[in-house]
Amino acid sequence: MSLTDLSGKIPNNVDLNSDRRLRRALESWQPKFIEWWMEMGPAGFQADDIYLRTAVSVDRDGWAHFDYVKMPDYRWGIFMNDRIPDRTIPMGDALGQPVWQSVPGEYRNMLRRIIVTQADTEPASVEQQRLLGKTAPSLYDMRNLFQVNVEEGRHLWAMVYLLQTYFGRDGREEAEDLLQRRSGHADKPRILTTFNDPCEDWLSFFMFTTFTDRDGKFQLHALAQSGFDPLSRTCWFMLTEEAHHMFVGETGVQRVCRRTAEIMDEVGPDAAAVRGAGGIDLETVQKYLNFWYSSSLDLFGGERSSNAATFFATGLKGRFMEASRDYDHVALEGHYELPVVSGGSIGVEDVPLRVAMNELLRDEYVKDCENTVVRWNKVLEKAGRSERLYLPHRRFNRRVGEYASGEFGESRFDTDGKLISEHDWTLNRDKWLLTQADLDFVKSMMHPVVEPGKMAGWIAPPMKGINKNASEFEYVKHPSM
Ligand code: BYC
Ligand code: FE
Ligand code: FE
Repeated sequence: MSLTDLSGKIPNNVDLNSDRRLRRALESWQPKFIEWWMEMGPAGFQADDIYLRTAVSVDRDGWAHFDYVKMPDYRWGIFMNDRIPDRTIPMGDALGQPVWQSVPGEYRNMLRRIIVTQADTEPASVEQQRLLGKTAPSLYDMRNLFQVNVEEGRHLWAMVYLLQTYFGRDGREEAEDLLQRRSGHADKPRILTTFNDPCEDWLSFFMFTTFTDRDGKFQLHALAQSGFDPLSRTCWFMLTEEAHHMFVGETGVQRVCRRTAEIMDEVGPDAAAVRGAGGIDLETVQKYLNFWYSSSLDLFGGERSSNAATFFATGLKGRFMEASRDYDHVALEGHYELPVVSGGSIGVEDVPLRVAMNELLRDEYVKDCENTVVRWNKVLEKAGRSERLYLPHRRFNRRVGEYASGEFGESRFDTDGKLISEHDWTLNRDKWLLTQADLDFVKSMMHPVVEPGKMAGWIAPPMKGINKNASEFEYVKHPSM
């Protein structure tokens, strides 16, 4: 492939043309990415025309270019938000000093690890979602799935660009490894917990994009505060795409609630009756919520983290809205009152603020999730129903940190966050979390609907189409459909 060709294939605003070494590195990585995409990306539909949005520049008009594209021809671009002149490090020991345009030697390993961990989630999510196209409840939903998938692919490109540009040979090796690990694989799993959890039906997909992509929002916000300016600018741009992923999830669950409310009006609230009438009962929706929310909470890491303290102190990772909020940006004084288990009950421990950075970010995340559930409940309320969904307590069903339970820790908590015995957990587990029978039931509902404008019976149609198109628009053109 010629050099010009590559720069044509990779839309970018990072002046790829001027750096021969970098262009070569990306040139040799690109075919491996495509190979991974064909093997681990969406199964089927790769030869179809999908109505997709492609980012072709970072300004307001350029990042929302809609057209039919075959997924392997998607133009995975490399974009950063524009440089903010005279930007300074917004937190930590180097507060107020000029941001770095290259990697400070003493932070090289930490920074590489942060970028690799973030990068790893992007292809992982594509792998988790790879079979969902085959059971899409409508062409509209199928198109949204593929939009999310190609953008997660672009996020991988964004991180690989940073690795290859700033981390030399190590960066190139990490870029290769990102295509070798596999979600859920016994020997070479993805790095973080949630990204190895199976996501095999559409309710899981909607919960994943609501709760797990929302972790992305907060992690990317924290990294957008980084003193390493290229990382900051990259994350700001990724956030523009993240909003759509959360939209897909939130409106997906909303539409399930709307449809289930209609069915309950006809047959009553009994779960078996709702299922019998072709809907997904709210108890099951709640269990999906419980699982994906608690899993996503783990992505913020331990409540007490010396790593997080170091990231903050060195100016590599900040709090949510660090630079624009009226925080004490040094955070050497003050404590976080952390509920901890001691001697069979929950007490409070004062944790130095810097050590509690993961928990502070998780606090912001929890608030955002609460708002989402409020919006879901508005749908039920407007439909005249009295049933409500709720967010389980953050201590419920955790695998990481202070409240890790079962095989991962010491204690068990109920959905209100109360400490409970193993016995009580066992008694209630199937009330709170999915059973194999629940999963089998939902799986049995997942029949593809491929006629334009038509919708599976368990979900209501969307309020509006994509890019002002009608809902009957042919979002995916599949010759045999
Ligand atoms: N899974 O001191 P701690 C997205 C490890 S979503 C596995 O608390 P620290 C997206 C930890 O690595 C955004 N391991 O950790 C969404 C450490 O290991 P070592 C994804 C975990 O350093 C949808 C040890 O436990 N990005 O973009 O504070 C679709 C001690 O823990 C986990 C991020 O989440 C876990 N959940 O780091 C597509 C950003 N939690 O050092 C994309 C990356 C902890 O003892 N996040 N460990 O070997 C981080 O790097 C966070 O800081 C950590 C916590 C979650 C890793
Ligand atoms: Fe992403
Ligand atoms: Fe995302």
